[in-house]
Amino acid sequence: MRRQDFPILQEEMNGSPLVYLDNAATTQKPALVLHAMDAYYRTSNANVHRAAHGLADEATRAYEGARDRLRHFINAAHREEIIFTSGTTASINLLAATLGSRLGRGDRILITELEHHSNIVPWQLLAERTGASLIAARVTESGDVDLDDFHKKLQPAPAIVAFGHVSNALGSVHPIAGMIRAARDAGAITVIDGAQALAHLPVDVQALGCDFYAGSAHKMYGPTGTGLLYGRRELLEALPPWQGGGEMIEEVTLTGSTWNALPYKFEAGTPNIAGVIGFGAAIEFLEGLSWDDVRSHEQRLISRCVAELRQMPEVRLVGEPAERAGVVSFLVEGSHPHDIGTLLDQQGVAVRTGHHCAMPLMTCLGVPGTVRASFGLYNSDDDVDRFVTALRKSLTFI
Ligand code: 7TS
Repeated sequence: MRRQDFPILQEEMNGSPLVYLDNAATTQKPALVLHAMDAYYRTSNANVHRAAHGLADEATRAYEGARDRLRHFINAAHREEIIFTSGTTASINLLAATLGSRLGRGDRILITELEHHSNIVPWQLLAERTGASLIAARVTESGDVDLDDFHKKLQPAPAIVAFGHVSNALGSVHPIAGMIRAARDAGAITVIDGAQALAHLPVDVQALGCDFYAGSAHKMYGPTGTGLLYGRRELLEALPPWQGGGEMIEEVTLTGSTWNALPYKFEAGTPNIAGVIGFGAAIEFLEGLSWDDVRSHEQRLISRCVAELRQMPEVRLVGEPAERAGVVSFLVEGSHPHDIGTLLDQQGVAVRTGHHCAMPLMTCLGVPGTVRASFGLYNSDDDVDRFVTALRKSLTFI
């Protein structure tokens, strides 16, 4: 699907045409995104919001246009609810830094054992700062959230409940609508890490009813260094600012300052203008596709891949979740994931190996790490077949 839109996929790797199966780490970028960023620097480079000249108007229109696209893409109720950040990590750190005023000793923050480090460590830092405690709902053997344990840990009510939409290590799609409802009913603030979901599933933040939702452009066919934090307006308005500087203020005196309106209160300093414009172009690209096509294409690739891996006696799938998006993780008995990754790379197949920034999950599953093949919308049956052939060949070397 649309492989020709991605210039890098015409490249070779170690003498073979590139089979790129590391999309959960970052996706490749379509020409549309590259052109939008190039055009900004070539023809409308100026700082946003500030100056009274034509170029600044153009840059501001393009930057704010991306916010409108993103609002529509995730169906936020208001454009002020879309904060541009440098990515999911920054979005969650923003929340962990600003939600502290609502937390005290004895409060609880609930996450799950399946989280990426960026949805663990900021909460650990917040817990240390406030005297709150961090607890985690257990993972099942299949790699899903243990919903019984999750519900049990909602009593007594945590102040904050934060969990991923899709696991980056196993691809498990969590039943987040019900989890959000239960957490909100318990009185918690809900934070969703959508880094691995936004390029794979339609996301409607109003239908989900979450308070916050975080994502990264570079996992959505957009550039690195930009991302989003969606937040419900009443909550964002009630939070203190995160970083101080230009743009986020209304008035500054030497004795104190007042804050700009949303979303600017949370966008201190010159933002990543080209990145946000590229992010907008990536959304335009995604909106040009049908979610049904994206989903069915990806599910076909994953089923083909899983069926082939099951044929190999040396291979053990890690995680067989009820619903899967984007990712297949596995181990080869008797060999280290890194060695498999290297052998695949030598044959032009790019995968990721290791703990995938989910060390607690690896510990819970009792594995040192995995080999992870992760799919994007330009991958084809042929990519799966070439990956499987390369893996079979690798097995003959070990
Ligand atoms: N949350 C999840 C679920 C992720 O998969 C990642 C990145 C992040 C947060 C952090 O995103 P960032 O854009 O701020 O870095 N995950 C991966 C991965 O699986 N391989 O490399 C990065």
